[in-house]
Amino acid sequence: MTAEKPSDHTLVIVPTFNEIDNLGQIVERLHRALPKTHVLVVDDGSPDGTGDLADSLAAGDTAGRIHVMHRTEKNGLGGAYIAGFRWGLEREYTVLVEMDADGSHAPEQLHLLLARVDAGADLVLGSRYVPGGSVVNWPKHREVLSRGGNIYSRLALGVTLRDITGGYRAYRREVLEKLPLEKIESHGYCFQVDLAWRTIQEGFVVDEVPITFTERERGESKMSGNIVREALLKVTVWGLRNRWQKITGSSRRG
Ligand SMILES: Nc1nc2c(ncn2[C@@H]2O[C@H](COP(=O)(O)OP(=O)(O)OP(=O)(O)O)[C@@H](O)[C@H]2O)c(=O)[nH]1
Ligand SMILES: [Mg+2]
Repeated sequence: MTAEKPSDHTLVIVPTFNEIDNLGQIVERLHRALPKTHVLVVDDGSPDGTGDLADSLAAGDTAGRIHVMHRTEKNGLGGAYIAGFRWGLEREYTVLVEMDADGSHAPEQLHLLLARVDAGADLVLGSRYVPGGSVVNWPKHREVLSRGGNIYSRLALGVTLRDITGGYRAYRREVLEKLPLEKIESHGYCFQVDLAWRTIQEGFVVDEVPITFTERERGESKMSGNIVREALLKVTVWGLRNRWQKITGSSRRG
């Protein structure tokens, strides 16, 4: 008999807002790639009926691997993930994964992230910007923004990670048990940087594996200027605070 691995009990959290054209495919691809994995769809009352679709997928899965959380208000990707993490932590899952519904994060590559968790990493980032990683179908301005955001984060925070803004990642449950989820209010990209930064500061091991990120083919983007401004402002504040703490020797964090 083989010993149990953390990834034997994986929950993939998929936040959705108007993803009716994408959700069915992403869940099917996931279960084709990794049949034992559970999914939690966190839908924020999508007007296009994504929540109903999720319910019917769950009802049709006799193995009981598909779960759905319905929230009444559109509350951003960060809020949806926090609610999903809490749901997973109340149950026996040992690895919690963030995955978009729009096909940008290939379920066929999830095993690469999980293998690193099984090998001992606490948080594994699917990375577009390590050797072997790539981006498919992105307009130049999106890539410039994303690469720029990562370079800025590296400089401001003094971290070595190449893709700290990415949203395809796997957390060992102990990380999420330790982080103050109730304090995390960031949205969009900033949410991803926020969680990775807190994870690093708690002394956990953060690793990156190359992924192929494919821009959505269907549905609408929720990307906005506000998301970029929030990230820029907060990352600057965290970086300055970190330097100040190093100078003064204090270690308080907001
Ligand atoms: N539950 C919930 N999910 C959301 C919300 N905003 C975005 N999402 C989901 O989060 C994932 C990522 O959102 P995207 O719109 O793809 O954002 P993006 O990847 O920055 O932008 P594009 O891929 O260019 O569209 C998708 O699965 C969305 O449906 C929200 O307010 N609530
Ligand atoms: Mg997307």
